[in-house]
This record gives sequence, structure tokens and C-alpha cells, in this order.
Amino acid sequence: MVKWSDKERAAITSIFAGLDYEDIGPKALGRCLIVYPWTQRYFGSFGNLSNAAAIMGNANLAAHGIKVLHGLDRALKNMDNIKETYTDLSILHSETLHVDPDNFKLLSDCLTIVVAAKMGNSFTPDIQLVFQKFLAVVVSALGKQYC
Ligand code: HEG
Repeated sequence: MVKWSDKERAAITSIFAGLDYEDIGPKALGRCLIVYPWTQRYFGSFGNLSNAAAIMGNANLAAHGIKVLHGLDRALKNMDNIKETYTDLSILHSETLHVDPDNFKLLSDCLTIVVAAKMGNSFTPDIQLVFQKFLAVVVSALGKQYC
């Protein structure tokens, strides 16, 4: 099981407390679809994704980006039990949505970049370390029900 020090818990809580979900969520998901265009295939019903501007201006995608970020709240509130917390969401992505689990890591990298850009100098290496550790546990948990 993953261990979290008090310092790591405090850092994660403080990073998320400072995030504007409505800004960061759409930017992270939009960036993922632009940088890794094959991830667009899961959002065929969302409307126009024909170029970068269309992706960043797509309201359905923006709403979904916010939803995904709120999905991370579950991990935040259950840091000692992240794998079990995501059992249902992992099954949904695997069995219903057929999302290739490699894409979780790609989205988490885009999220890291967007958060880093937003936090600027406050995104120190120590903060990056704990943020990426948190996302790595989430990515692993979301991939756990694939077999
Ligand atoms: Mg997923 C639905 C969270 C990565 C494609 N995603 C959802 C939902 C949540 C969520 C909370 C709503 C579930 C529900 O309706 O019960 N997603 C989530 C997280 C992460 C992630 C936390 C990774 C950090 N998702 C992800 C990736 C893709 C993807 C990488 C595809 C590239 N998600 C996806 C799709 C849906 C969801 C297609 C259904 C969207 C819809 O039709 O409304």
C-alpha cells in the first residue's frame, strides 16, 4: 500500500485547494486530445473536435474536463484507499467505455503540465514529486480492473 507522510498529505491538499477546477479541468483534457489525437476517439458524440481551437472551445469537453477533475476528489478524500475507491470507475472505463489504460498516464501528464503552468514558481520539484506520486497512484488504480 502507498504510504503518505503528513507533509505529502498537506501538500496534496493544498495543491488541490488552490486549483480552479473550471479552468484546469478543461485545459488538461483539451490538451490531452490535441497532443495525443487518438484520445479524441472516445469523445465522438461531443461535437466539433476538428482542430485545436475547436477542442479548446468545445463546451461538452470542457464540462467533461471538470467532471474528470472532480473524479480526483475521490482519491483526495480516500488517500489511504485509492485503489478500492476507483474500482467502479476502473470497471466503467474498461468494460463500458473501452478506454485504453495507457491514456490515463497521458492525461495525468497533461494535467501536471497545466497545473505547473498555473502555479508557476510555486510548482517546485518537491511539489511536482508529490503531485506526480498522487497521479501515479490514481492511474494505477484506474487501470486495476483491466485484465
Ligand atoms: Mg474518464 C467518464 C474520471 C481518464 C474517457 N471519467 C468519466 C467519469 C469520471 C471520469 C468521473 C464519469 C463517470 C460516470 O458517469 O459515472 N477519467 C476520469 C479520471 C481520469 C479519466 C479521474 C484520469 C485521471 N477518461 C479518462 C481518459 C479518457 C476518458 C484518459 C479517454 C482518453 N471518461 C472517458 C469517457 C467518459 C468518461 C469517454 C464518458 C463520457 C460521457 O459520455 O459522458
